[in-house]
Amino acid sequence: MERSADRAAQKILRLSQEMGRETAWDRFLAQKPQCRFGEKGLCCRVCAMGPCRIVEGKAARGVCGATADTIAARNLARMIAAGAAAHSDHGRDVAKTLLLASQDSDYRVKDPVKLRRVAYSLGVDAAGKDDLALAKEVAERCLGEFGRQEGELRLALRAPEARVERWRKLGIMPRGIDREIVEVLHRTSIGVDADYRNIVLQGMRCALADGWGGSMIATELQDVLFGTPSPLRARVNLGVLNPKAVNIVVHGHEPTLSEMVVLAARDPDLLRQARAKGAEGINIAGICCTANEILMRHGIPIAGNFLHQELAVMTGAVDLMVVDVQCIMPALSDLARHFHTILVTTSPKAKIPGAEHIEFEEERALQVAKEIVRMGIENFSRRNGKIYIPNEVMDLIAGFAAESVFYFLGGRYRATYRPLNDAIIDGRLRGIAGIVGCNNPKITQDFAHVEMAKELIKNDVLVVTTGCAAIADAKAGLLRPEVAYELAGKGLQEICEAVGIPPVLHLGSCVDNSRILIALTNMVHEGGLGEDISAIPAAGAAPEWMSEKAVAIAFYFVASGVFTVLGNPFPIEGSENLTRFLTEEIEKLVGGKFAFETDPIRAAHLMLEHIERKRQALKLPAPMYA
Ligand code: SF4
Ligand code: MSK
Repeated sequence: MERSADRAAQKILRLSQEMGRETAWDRFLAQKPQCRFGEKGLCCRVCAMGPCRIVEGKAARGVCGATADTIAARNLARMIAAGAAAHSDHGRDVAKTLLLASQDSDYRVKDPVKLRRVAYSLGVDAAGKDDLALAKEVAERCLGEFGRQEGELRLALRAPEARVERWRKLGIMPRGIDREIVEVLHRTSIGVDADYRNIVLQGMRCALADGWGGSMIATELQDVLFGTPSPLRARVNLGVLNPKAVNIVVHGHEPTLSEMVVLAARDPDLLRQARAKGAEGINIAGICCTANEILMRHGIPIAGNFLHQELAVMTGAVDLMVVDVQCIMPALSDLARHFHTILVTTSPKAKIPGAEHIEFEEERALQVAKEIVRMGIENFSRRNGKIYIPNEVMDLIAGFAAESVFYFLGGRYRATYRPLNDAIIDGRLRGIAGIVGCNNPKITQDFAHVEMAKELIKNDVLVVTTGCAAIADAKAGLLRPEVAYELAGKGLQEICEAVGIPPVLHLGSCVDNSRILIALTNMVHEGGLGEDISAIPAAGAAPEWMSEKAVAIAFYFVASGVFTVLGNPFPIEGSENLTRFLTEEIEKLVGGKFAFETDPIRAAHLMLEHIERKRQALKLPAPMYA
């Protein structure tokens, strides 16, 4: 119970101990005590005069003279750059896939309306162009945004005018996506930028290039290619694995692969082959964000979030796990060897020793996906050990997007954010909160996500969620409309009842945090809540974050004006100046700031206090049901 709040995880963890199989939790214990220099951000190894450590009373500077402030800021900025690179490289691949879709390939433009909307934002003239011609131009324009050398990132101009002006004044309006990442790496190499504030500003510029660039391109073009999500029902947790079917688990991030696996699993020939092997059918289930992608668009069940990846294999029921990029534990290949599970890597960017590698080439996407599914079918008959699937499974509603989610609040025939803004203005809702991010064995799995969400909805705050946080809330049943009657405050309850939505709304994968940026911008444009994102009674949190991508996300939210609470602190504790800058001073510059709080209830109250301050600044009445 200390390791996970999820009963399915608790059961498999008990089993893992009986079997003598280790998990991330065991490896975390083996790592303890973790390096204090690393934790505090006081270790530098950017040049060969080092590695250097700042030791109080002994060494206040590295060999080159870099201080604790410089070293901690450089390390942090590099985390932002790596996170932004991961999201943005994903975005680049989606843009290349859209280019492919404009030619003859297995991909199609599924949402031509969205294609036209994105074209407009990019300044592409859509008049008189058919979908394929326009898709080509949009894809090329997006690819151009990665290598843009001068000027401003087109999609960042979607932000409210006041926000863009602020970025311009601060000199952090993002230029090309790749350029900002490269500049962080340049500035943080030996003997370049030594001013922690200046380093953080470039870090924010790079993060903005992710949120309003790479990630936004990924989300928008995925919607164009695979369809903009709309609400649907689905199921979640390890209980979605089917002992009688071929179980194929997709894990990673890019729907270019998982969409094709879903398609392949519906192929009549392959279904026949599966039945010939004695299976009931082919069951696709997801882990991490690629799971969120196919959940949002097809209602494909989710087996679990980040810390569930090893647990899924340990059920003995996974015939094949296919992975692409990001958040895939290298430990999986060794673990899979002890079961009958085949682990298949597919990206040239992410190979794992011991795994089968089948390169996923977008040019023959469906063919490769079929090959992988066929491998899973073959492996079904090689099941040799005991199967134990915990019976935990939960219903949920997912599939909300910036276009659809708040429009529901306007009723079926009023496509507007007005009712959402009005609900906040009249105090029925206090505000909105985003809960995003990962699992981390340092924190009881899902506990912080779920408790924070419960505390916020109890206080009439509408919660939007993405990534592994969304899966955590789903497993706990918070993504069901009926939960509003049990757990939400009266104001939020009234809204959920009127519209039929859950009090916690699933907005998608990690790159889909860009949907939250768009939703906040739409709220500003709707009027009545100030001229900038920073004026809105809203807050964000990543209570169980672990990935560098979460650092980039947190920074683009703060740089966009959102107060953001993190469960684990950034590794910067060794620099008082940097900590003060990020948790206090930065607010004057960008309107957002950070707080670090491990206790999810206390963290939720920090968010509530912030929301209240924003309500007062807007001179809104006291909450209706205080
Ligand atoms: Fe040490 Fe400076 Fe080199 Fe870092 S850059 S390893 S502090 S000498
Ligand atoms: S998968 S980045 S563990 S949210 Fe996007 Fe989950 Fe975090 Fe990976």
